Amino acid sequence: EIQNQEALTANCEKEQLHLSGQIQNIGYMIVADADTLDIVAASDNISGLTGADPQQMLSLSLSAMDWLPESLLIELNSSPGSRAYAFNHYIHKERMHLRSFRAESRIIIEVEPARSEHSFSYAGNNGKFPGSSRDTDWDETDYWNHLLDELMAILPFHRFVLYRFSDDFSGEVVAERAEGGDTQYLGLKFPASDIPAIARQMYYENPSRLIADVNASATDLIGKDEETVNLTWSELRSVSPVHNQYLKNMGVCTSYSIPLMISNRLWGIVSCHHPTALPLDAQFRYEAEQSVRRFCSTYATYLSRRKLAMLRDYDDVLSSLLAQMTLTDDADEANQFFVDALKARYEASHVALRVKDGWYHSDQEDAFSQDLDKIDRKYRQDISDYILHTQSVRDIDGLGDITASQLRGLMTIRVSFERNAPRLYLFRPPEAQITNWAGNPDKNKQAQSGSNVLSPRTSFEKWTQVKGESSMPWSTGDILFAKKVRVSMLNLINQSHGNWS
Ligand code: BLA
Repeated sequence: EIQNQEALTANCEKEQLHLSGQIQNIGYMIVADADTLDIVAASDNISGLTGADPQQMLSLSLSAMDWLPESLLIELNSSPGSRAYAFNHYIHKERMHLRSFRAESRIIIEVEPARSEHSFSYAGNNGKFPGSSRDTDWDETDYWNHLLDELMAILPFHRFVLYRFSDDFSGEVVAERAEGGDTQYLGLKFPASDIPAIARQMYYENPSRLIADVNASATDLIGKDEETVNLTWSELRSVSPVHNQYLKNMGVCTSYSIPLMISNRLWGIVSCHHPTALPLDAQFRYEAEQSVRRFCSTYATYLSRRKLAMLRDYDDVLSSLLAQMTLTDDADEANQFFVDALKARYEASHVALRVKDGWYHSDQEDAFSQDLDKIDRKYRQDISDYILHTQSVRDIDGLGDITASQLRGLMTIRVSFERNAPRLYLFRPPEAQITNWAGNPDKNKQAQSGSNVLSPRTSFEKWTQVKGESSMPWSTGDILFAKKVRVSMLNLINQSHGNWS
């Protein structure tokens, strides 16, 4: 318990998950020197597998383990994290799943008893993911729900959630399936601190993570380098006490999560919950990983197809806009048309365009022309990027006193960093933004006996937060479109319409 408290107060982002020196008690571990094969550490429970206690193991060599298939002795020159598997291998008449991996100068053997009555043939659903055909009319939720349905058919969990990361690594449950339709988290947001960077990083190294039983005690590694054995690639690695408490607070006893890697990026995770202990057989995990892999490749294709369609659409919108501008010989009229069209596209509260010596505005600007001047002076000096955006100009250094409510969110596009080059200001009004969190995220900051270190919150009930000071965010699509607008502006300089050159 004391150890638990201490661990809770340790800073989440600093917890060295891979150096826990412990494994979950659902299996056994042997650590050997990859060069000499001398055993240098073993899990405290090792006699259950080998009959020898950890101390005795330390005087032995891996080559004395006559039950160990040769295929698990990973080559010394193979890369860190290389793995080998032997499913359904009999050791002293017991069916076991074996795995080995290289971690620096160590070779690590993990053994788990088989827990399913049958052995898999990996036949599973090896067919194509239904949404992979080009002419499907599936939208993103169809893909997500299908993945959860497929996993539900393989894995005996009570609940499945699909969790999508935002750019700031907070996340949202965008799909959920539960036995009896008892959905609980769909549409709720979770703060980034629920899955610290170190834990997210682990997903780049491992295709899934099983937390077998939050009530089980961990098993120590015994040996000379137990504190430094790198357990990054271990499927048995013990559970962070903070996260263990988090799961208990959620009423979860077994948690199994699978990363959704899209274009080499951690896009989201599937998290499976069970209220009682469900020590998932390693073959089930393998099967689920395959299913997720198929989903990821199909979904990545869907996303790029969608992006391509969006970009084509943007091109169409802009070329018809430019075509419209050519219909008039009056430069002012053409520029006014440009400004008004962008106002509509961006649902902006105001659009201002500077071309040569003139300003074009979408709306009557007398009431806030001084504010506009101030913003223009500020942004003309900012040469950090051609396109800049904020949800609140008041957050920008020196613009804290801008009061006009038409001028809250801002995206600025400029053609070049030349002082008088054409520039465009798109504004959005402040708007109430409602976020439904799974519990008040500030409760993560509960002071533990006076310190302000993070600990998991105790409630995951929907907690609604309303923010009214900022504009709606500028979406990825808004920014992509802005890049194309900039190209159009460059073209306008080279053409006669609007008198830009
Ligand atoms: C790990 N946190 C995790 C994991 C998930 C979550 C999925 C991976 C391990 C697992 O599969 O259980 C979070 N799980 C979620 C979320 C949902 C879910 C958001 O089902 C949504 C439905 N956690 C905290 C705080 C800290 C913290 C405050 O809330 C730190 C101060 C830490 N989370 C934390 C740590 C891990 C973790 C350290 C790694 C656990 C491990 O691998 O041992």
